[in-house]
Amino acid sequence: MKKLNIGLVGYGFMGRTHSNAFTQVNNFFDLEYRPVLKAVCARDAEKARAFATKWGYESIETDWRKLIERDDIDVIDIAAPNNVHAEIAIAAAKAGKMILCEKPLALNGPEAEKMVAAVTKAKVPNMVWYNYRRVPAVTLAKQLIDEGRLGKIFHYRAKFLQDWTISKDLPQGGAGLWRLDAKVAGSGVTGDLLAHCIDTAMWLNGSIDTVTATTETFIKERKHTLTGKVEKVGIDDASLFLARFSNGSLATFESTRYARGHKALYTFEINGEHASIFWDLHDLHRLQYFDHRDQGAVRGWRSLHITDSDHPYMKNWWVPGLQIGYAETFIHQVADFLQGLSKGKIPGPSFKDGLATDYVTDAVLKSAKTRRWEKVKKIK
Ligand code: SOE
Repeated sequence: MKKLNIGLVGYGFMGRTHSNAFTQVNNFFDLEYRPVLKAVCARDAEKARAFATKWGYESIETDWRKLIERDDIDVIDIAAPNNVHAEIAIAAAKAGKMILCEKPLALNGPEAEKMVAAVTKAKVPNMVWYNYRRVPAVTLAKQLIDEGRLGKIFHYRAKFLQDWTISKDLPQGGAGLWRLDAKVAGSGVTGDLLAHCIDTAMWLNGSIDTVTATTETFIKERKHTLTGKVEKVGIDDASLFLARFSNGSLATFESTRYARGHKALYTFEINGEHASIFWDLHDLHRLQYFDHRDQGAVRGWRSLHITDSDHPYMKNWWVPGLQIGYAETFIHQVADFLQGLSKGKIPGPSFKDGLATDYVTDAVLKSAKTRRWEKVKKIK
């Protein structure tokens, strides 16, 4: 088996999901490559060492530049906050490393363009961790759409609702809370949550042409963990937009961290000429499907339990009827990346796909300011 040496940057929530995927993937998928946890990089040596011990990384670095310089690293995996994605990825590409990067690809489109240029020039395999594409039910939705079962698509409706920032006492900035600091995150729910919805939507339903949006920051000032001072909040707490897809369908997208009672309620519904699909992250192993062509007396919404071996990815798991969950989406992404390496064709989401999503979030944030419909920039 060929070894693929991983150098991880960042050790937070995403560092854990990725590390888990690297360690599990060969137990469930037959692959030519085996990821090796070579090094984890974080500024704080003690924390990096603790993470390395826990997850089985062979070594640590405290400067990502050193990690990139190392000859024994094949893949740079970026699980650090959004504001450092571009610098690390561009340097990694120059050094000829393969790159896996957390979402959103960059703080904005222009920054993401530079990342795409760097990986294109260096011809290095690249992927963005938009993991929800690889929930088996979501992958099945893609298959059903591509088979033409829905027919012409009229509507796309997506939501991503959370409630963890409602308290005004929650500070901004620092470990775990950098998502509330606009300088580090780039934006609020638009880049963090809607980016997921947009990536899935464009994968399932094609590109988005125009958007009109409104955003709100409900809590205007929060104490900053790093400065200790009360500072203006620059992120959007809620973001809603209407969109027109290139295929003529209409869409609504809504995201907030102020929907009391909802923790990570990512849902989408797609309505086509013949059939409709509904999916809900809180019930991720089910796909709701309605087909108008069913015989009248038995026509209705079917709740498909996505656990059979003929469902995407499921033959690699347990026996029919037994479910998998969130962590496995990352394992699927690593499996597909490694299979892509063997075949010489890496599947998406590529850096270009990540850029396409950043173009949409840029247009959303612009429209929220101009209060007009804005065109989404297209990839050249
Ligand atoms: C934010 O709370 C968050 O962790 C996002 O950053 C992730 O991308 C999303 O999958 C779950 O919610």
